[in-house]
Amino acid sequence: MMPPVNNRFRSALDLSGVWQIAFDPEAEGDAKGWANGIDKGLSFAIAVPGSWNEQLAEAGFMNYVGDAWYETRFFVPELSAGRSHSLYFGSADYVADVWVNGQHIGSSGAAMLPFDLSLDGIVTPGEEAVLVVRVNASLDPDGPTQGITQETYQEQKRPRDEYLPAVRFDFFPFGGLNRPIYLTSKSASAIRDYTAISDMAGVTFSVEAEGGAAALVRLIGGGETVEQQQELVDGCASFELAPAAPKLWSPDSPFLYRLEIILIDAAGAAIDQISQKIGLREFRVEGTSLLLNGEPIILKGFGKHEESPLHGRGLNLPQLVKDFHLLKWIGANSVRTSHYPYSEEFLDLADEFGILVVDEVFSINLDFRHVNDSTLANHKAAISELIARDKNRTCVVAWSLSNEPGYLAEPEYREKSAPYWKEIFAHARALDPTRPMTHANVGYAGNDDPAFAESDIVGMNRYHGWYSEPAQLDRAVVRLKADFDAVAVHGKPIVLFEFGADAMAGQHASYDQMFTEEYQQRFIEAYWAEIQAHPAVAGGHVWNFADFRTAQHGRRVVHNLKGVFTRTREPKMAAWGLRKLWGAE
Ligand code: GCB
Repeated sequence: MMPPVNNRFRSALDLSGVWQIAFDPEAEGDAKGWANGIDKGLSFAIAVPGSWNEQLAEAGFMNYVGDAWYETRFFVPELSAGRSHSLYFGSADYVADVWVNGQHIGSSGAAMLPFDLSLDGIVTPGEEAVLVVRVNASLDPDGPTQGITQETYQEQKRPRDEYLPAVRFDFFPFGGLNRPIYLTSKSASAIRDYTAISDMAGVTFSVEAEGGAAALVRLIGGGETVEQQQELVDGCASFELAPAAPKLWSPDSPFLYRLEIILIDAAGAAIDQISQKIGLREFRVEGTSLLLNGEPIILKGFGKHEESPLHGRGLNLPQLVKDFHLLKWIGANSVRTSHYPYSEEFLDLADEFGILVVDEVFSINLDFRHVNDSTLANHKAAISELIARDKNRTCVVAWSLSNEPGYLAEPEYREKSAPYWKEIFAHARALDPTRPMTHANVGYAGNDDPAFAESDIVGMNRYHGWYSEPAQLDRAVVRLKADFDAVAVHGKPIVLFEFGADAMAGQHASYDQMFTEEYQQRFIEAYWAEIQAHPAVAGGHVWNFADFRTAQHGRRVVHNLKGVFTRTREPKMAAWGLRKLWGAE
């Protein structure tokens, strides 16, 4: 799916602003006719994008995950008469239904990904339209991240596992319209999709269009313009664009070309255009190494989250920009989008700043006691939608297809997961044969996790010295090295996608004590020494870049404090330590 574009041929009107929201805990909104307009007697003002939780905490909705109905009005410009209109949602957390002028125009697809709904025949240029969106923040129990309810904990006799809100993961389930929404317009004859695969020599490019006779493609940059025009055959054409003196993209020099795709009609006139920035780079696995542009690279970076005070998971552009400066300041070269696809704005900045992205599908802690055919189908659909959105991104160098499946050490994981992973990885590879695939293994799933056989990169998360061997780094590193040795048998590069310790900013001790800034720093340094020493380990991502909010339960102080920056981005001691370790000082 292509992001919204503003140019000569297309317009994208940002509908961000203050909308109205009404909560519907009994799911009666449908029967009450809220699709035509919500009950203003019950509604609150709400900023979009932005999660409802912290905005409306005082009104009682901090932990709300049920139906919530949003309403706004938008104007369809008269100028756009005769054009094709749609509403583009960056995402809706986690499921949504959309009505315009009382008519149901469609639903969201995979959670945390965009969806685009046609308005043709629904809106009239020159007139205002009423937009109503019903969002629900609970997850499908058969999704790639399985939902859970408050009742399930009791039924399964796991009261100690009870979280508020009910989730099966370690971050807060912020609900709402968390990314921008656009009213888009384009001509009926338009570019439908394109695939741009870059390497060190240039770009291999293919385009699909609705209407038009030919496509003109230009790669502009480094003092050169490479241009090709071709007739469309069945709406498609393919190109090879190779500059004479290619300038490469890398973390040290994130040079971006401009790629222009112009659709041309039979009379030779331009009728549509899309442009994107693209870098020339090659990322691949060779033996136990990762190579960027032919040179071995060690991944240094973080698992992150998209979240901030007040905004919740709502897009917070100043913080996002700051985060990229902090990534550079600390000497990081990569990020995993733990544990869901991040916004397109995040990817724009990663391209720009030269940050390599391991792009993760929203699949967390899959419990194989409850995995069924629908889980597999939904997991595949989420991968398809993720790759469709991000396939043209220079920064995306690998796909992560799941985080910590088999997390409960359930015996079913060993019995059922091998064929499951075979299908999942084959599905992803068929959609993108160019990027390596990985997942993030949890210790409980074992060092012989069936997913390793399918992966190109052996990804793992380890917390020796935290959840086990508390405050005993000497024992922790022995176990870590044993894990590395055990998974090295695959002969593939190993990346430690998570390791870290909680530190309460301002807590100190002169000996190893959990939750202090000193222990967090010493923990990270001890792990980094093992990462550097092991010949098969090709990188490490500290968990986490910054502190983040979790659901409420007795093992968290409402925040996970494993950030090397606080939630408001002040560095802890470990951040200064990493800056030295990673050579940025
Ligand atoms: C993990 C999870 C991550 C948690 C982290 C922790 O293994 O992947 O979501 O937040 O551990 O801090 O426990």
